[in-house]
Amino acid sequence: MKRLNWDKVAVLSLFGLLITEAVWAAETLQDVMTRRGLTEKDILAAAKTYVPSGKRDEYIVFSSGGQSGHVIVYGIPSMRLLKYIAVFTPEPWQGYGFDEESKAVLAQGNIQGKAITYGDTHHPALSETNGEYDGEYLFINDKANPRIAVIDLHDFETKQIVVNPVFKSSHGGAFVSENTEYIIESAQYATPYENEYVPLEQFNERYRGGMTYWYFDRAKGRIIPEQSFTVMAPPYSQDLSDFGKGPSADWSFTNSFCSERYVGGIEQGKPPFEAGCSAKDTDFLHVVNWRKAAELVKAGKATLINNHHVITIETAVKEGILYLIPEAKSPHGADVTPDGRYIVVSGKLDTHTSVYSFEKIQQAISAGKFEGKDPYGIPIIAMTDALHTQAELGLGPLHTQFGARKCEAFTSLYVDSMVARWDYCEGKVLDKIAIHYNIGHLMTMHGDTKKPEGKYLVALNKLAIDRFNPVGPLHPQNHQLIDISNEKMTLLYDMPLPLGEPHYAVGINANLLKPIIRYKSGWDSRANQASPYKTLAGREKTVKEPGKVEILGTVIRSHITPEIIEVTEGDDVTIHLTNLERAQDETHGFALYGQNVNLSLEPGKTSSFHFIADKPGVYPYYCTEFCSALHLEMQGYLLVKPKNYQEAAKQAGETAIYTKADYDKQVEKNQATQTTIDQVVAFITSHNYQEFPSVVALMEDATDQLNFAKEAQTKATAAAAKEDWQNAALWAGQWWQYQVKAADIGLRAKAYLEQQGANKTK
Ligand code: K7E
Ligand code: CUA
Repeated sequence: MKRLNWDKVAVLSLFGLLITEAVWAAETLQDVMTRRGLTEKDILAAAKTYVPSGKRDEYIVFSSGGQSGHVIVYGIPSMRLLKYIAVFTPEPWQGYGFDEESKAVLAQGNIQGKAITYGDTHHPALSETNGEYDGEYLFINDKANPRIAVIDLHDFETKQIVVNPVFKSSHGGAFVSENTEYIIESAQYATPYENEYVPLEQFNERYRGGMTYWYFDRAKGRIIPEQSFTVMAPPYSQDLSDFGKGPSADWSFTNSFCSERYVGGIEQGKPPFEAGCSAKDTDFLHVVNWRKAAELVKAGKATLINNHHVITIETAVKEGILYLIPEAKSPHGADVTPDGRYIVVSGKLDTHTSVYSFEKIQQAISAGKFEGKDPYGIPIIAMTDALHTQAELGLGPLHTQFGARKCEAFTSLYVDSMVARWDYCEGKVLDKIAIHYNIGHLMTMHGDTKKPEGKYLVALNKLAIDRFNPVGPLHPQNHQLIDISNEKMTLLYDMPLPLGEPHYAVGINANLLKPIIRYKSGWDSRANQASPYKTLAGREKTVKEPGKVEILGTVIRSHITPEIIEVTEGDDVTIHLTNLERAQDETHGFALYGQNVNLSLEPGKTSSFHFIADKPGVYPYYCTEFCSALHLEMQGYLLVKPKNYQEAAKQAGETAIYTKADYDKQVEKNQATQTTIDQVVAFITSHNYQEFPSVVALMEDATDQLNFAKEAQTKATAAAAKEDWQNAALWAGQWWQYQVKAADIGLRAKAYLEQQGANKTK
């Protein structure tokens, strides 16, 4: 074997590095464009979407996560993923479905006693005040198991799940009223309201659809099921819904398909659902006066079904709160214009998009002008009496969103794979852009509010096909970002979304979101209150009763208290942990061997877990977040002793390995470290650091660490006084650990001040 001359290798590689660097330095934008085959148009698109390192996005998107049961959060224009919020499905990173606090949230979503651990999420809705986003809450529906979840945007966590008491599937949710008094959730596939068997032969008589209005208590941040109600509807498959705005604010609109009430039966030689459900030329738009419906409920005019207020069709007709209007067949999408004057409905099987006039609907209602009644006695307003205009946009129109310009609308064309920009006042097409492929929903910034901001449009496409590197038969979804700020729409970016099939998304100006960075100390985030198991530093304890062990512990860089937990086989064990950190982004995790335990403890949070220690053995546990240089040492042991265990003779005591010399050496090192810390502190305090909140927070954190250092120093000194050099040296080492953490934080603060060009004050 030839011996390498290492000096020569080093010189050569250094030389090579120099050459490469020279090439890099010389490469111009033109060179890069040639090398990567980029056009000027590509560069422009890149410049419009690129967010430089350390900078932030202008808009935040909350996308449904489809069958994953999560919500996906990303930024615009960069399309960078920021978070998956666990909603209907357990998710270990957030500890969701692993700690007892979040298990309780998931359990609210049990259906007839059965745990449901996924959701088919379709439509996220942001809370509104006066028809505009306020950045406080997010709601999302589950189509498969009719449920609505409440996500608090103060911490981006799911706080509540409510199960629809009368539906067995739902689609037309979540959409909110102008001031988020109610969240609508309409049914999809008609079923009996009661939880019992009813043969399909009784479909017309016993199966029902409807619209549920969930009452939201803003002060509590929770839906109040007792104050919610359902307006019963015929067994037409109710589909998407929207609340009115401004003049139409008291009303809601829900379209439907399969008003044929076809029940299939290919097994009996009948035509399939898809044929029977699209036989007629029209279906029905349901128009509901929800404000009056809520008053009827208060006046005691609702019927209780499954302990839930239901306004029957009969009552709804008698009280004049429910009307139908024909709509082009198999519609999808019902979207109220920002001014609240029109409702835009598209028929998937019709090229027309219809614009209904709220004013004309009201005129027909007050004049009692109806073209007839449906089989359930609901008055039908003639389409011609309600239409403002119709526009021929293209094939397979689905959903509509609005732009910042007057009468500007964008409609997705599923079959054509295009987006049409059009004028809903004039019914005139303005521009079209090709989408890849088969667009479902689309979304513009604040595009479903009273004040759309326009700027960007995201096409939520059903198919990706060949747009990305292949990853097997299951493809990611494709969210395409489109610039709508100019006259011609231009495609900017393709983002693969690898988690379920997102249906709808909402985009909010990032300035409106003000999430917290830490919890109040000892916080149960799911219940949004101080945890009864909140534990302070030094107050950790273990409560033992026969057959039962309860531990109140803490975590902080870099240890878990307790470090050793001893229980007996068969014990019922509960462990509550509080993260004592106050520093931003100092989350600790907790994973325990073989017990399916995985916690996420963000600063301030208290989480619990419970299990039966049914198998004797040794169970290591540790922190799962790389939280500091001594993260790996953030560990402990759970020891489960067999019942009737005979203590073996103790092993000989630990042998001391450290001497006075070790102790002295450590102390010397600590003094030197302290000098560095003092210099950093002097730098910070001689500048206007108080004007930088993140530096103030870092200083608080550093002070905490220095206080811990002082405690360890006291212990070291006490041991030294007793000439217990073993413990003196170990405590001196611990003292140094805290100093290192403080120094690390201090240096971060100093670097930040330098970058920000802080001013010298002293
Ligand atoms: Cu996929 Cu709104 Cu459920 Cu249309 S929905 S595409
Ligand atoms: Cu805490 Cu790693």
